[in-house]
Amino acid sequence: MTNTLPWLVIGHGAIGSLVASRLVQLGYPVELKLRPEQAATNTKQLQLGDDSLTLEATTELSGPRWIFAAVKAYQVEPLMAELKQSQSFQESRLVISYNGMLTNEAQLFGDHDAHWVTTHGAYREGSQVVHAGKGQSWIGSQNPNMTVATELREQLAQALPPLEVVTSIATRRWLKLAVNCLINPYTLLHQCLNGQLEEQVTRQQWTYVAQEITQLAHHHGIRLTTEDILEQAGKVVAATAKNRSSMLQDFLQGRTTEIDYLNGFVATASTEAGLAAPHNYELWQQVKRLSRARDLQ
Ligand code: KPL
Repeated sequence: MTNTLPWLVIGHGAIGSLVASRLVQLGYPVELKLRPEQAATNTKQLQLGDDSLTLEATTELSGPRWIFAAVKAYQVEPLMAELKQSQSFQESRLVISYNGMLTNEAQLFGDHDAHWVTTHGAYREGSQVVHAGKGQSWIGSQNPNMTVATELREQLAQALPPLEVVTSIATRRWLKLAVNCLINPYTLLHQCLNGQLEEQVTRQQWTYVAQEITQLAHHHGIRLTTEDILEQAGKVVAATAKNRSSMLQDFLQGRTTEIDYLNGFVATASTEAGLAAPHNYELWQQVKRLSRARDLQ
């Protein structure tokens, strides 16, 4: 009996396309999930470096799969509803990755579902997938008492190394949330590259935002310090100085931003916990106002 399953990759933005392409290069069976309106074809062509790759495409989960989903935060709830309708989901294993957090994650995910956090940078230009920045990734189950299947994490680690298995993926996710809360909204408000933030945002402004996240993280039993957050955000800015943040890209391309799941999440979850988060609330509202002025949500 084999301990491996074919992969279903959901979300063919930069990271989903990169992981799918690497798995195909390694010879593992991979299907790419397309939306029904995209399903005029049953293959999709991607280019990674000099390699031209043909990926099988499908619109549904049609058997047990290892599912790798790299999606926008606002796609998480509809995706989970759709997956849970399929009989095959029970026998599948899900690895999911998205920016930010949702207030109802405990209801959305099961014990076997795993989160993947990454600092790899990638972008797509048409069918060309560019692995722009080599980073690292962490994987861990939603429930810290569950382990991620060995073969699954080995294949993912081969595809995009290095991959560290952690018992508390929640701590990694909170740190990533904090970094995105410090970088993304400001790059949109000042329409600047990550590396230009230092000219636009004071250390004091960042500290206020970070302190509110630390306070909320502690309320959720996560050990994180404001210093950790500031240090990590500084490192990410330096490492991604020439990047346009995903929020600025979303805004410029007329897509909904993930602000509700970043500073919006911090503001909402703080209120629910009886904590004050005025700086995150203000950033959330400023981005919402700009988005509304552009007819985005
Ligand atoms: O994750 C990112 C994003 O843009 O969403 C960072 C790390 C800030 C890089 O741009």
